[in-house]
Amino acid sequence: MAEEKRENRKGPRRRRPAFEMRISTKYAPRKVAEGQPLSCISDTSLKHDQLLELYRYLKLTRLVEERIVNLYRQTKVVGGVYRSLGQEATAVGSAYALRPDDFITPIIRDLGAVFVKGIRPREIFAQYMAKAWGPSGGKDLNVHFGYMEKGFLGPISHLGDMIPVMTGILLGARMQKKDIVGLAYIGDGGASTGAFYEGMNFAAVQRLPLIVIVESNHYAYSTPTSMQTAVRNLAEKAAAFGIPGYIVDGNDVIACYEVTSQAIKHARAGHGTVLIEAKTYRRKGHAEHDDQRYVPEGEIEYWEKQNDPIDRFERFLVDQKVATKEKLDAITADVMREINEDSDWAESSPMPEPETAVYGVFDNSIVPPAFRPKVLES
Ligand SMILES: Cc1ncc(C[n+]2csc(CCOP(=O)(O)OP(=O)(O)O)c2C)c(N)n1
Ligand SMILES: [Mg+2]
Repeated sequence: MAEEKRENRKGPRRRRPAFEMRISTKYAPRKVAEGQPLSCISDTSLKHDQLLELYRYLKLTRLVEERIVNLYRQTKVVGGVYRSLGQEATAVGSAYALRPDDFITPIIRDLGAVFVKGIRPREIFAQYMAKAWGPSGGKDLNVHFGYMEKGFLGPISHLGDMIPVMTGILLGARMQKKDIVGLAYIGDGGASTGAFYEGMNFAAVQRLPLIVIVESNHYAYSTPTSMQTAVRNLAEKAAAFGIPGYIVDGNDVIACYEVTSQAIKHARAGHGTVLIEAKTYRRKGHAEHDDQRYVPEGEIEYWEKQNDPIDRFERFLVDQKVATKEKLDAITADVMREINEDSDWAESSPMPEPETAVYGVFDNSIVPPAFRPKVLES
């Protein structure tokens, strides 16, 4: 009897493994010899055409953002402009490892992941200009839109909240017997919120196929990372949830692809949640209005000259004979053609009719809009 009781107390469920800090540094940033420029890791399963597709996404992200800044200076953009300058490889490389039916929750520096998910530049331009043909029809701005059918959820502004939201999506998917994984992006600042901890904990306990990429880019607004967390590497937070943590060089697009592929394999096989810290650097301010006066002198220039993700990847592609410089220039020219066409399209598209603002807010079949075009006409 006493024996039986002890058995019960032990519980019938699986045993938890003894605690061990599981942080993989296989894809972490590497030091190179003095004076030697950085490139990318060469141990990859990616084929040449896939590498060139990655290159196209990187250039598309950077050049679309540059065009948005031009439009902003011409006062054609409504609201804030957020750049991912210097961080493009993190979003592009990680999203590229997903299947089309997997889900992402991007935040303000993940335009590259949005493109990988199949969104076109014209939709981004129209959205930033609050045009009727933009994905939110002018109801919302910049990154605030989503496409459920493309597996892409628009962000809630409150930092951290997308972690429990994605956790819920994955729990729902499990109940529907779907084997999708979810990739949620969060900043170093966002990883200090309560929502982050609650969402991560629940996902870890439930062994949900959630992959969280913490974009460790040195700043949250003007606050350096060292002033809002006591951990040295954000991947160490994985220990709090009993899940594996990875550190990846966020400016190496191939490393970002490979580390995410590994995490996806782990998650899709039913082994649960993974935390990846991508070490990168935010070369622009929080948004276009931010003059970065709090950044120490020379820091931005250092990252621009020594550790630009696109320069590094170009070096890799040419050195490894994946493409010539001319081939890369031709890809860039094609990206520019698409950007010109799409920004013209978005600029010439109409602003929304005022009354559309009241549609799609509530379920119109239950709550009639406060006014209808009919009323305006009469
Ligand atoms: C809960 C919450 N607190 C504050 C804000 C205001 N806010 C928006 S973005 C941001 C900084 C985010 O920094 P980080 O998470 O490091 O992401 P990064 O901008 O560096 O990509 C802050 C404080 C918010 N949106 N939500
Ligand atoms: Mg940050």
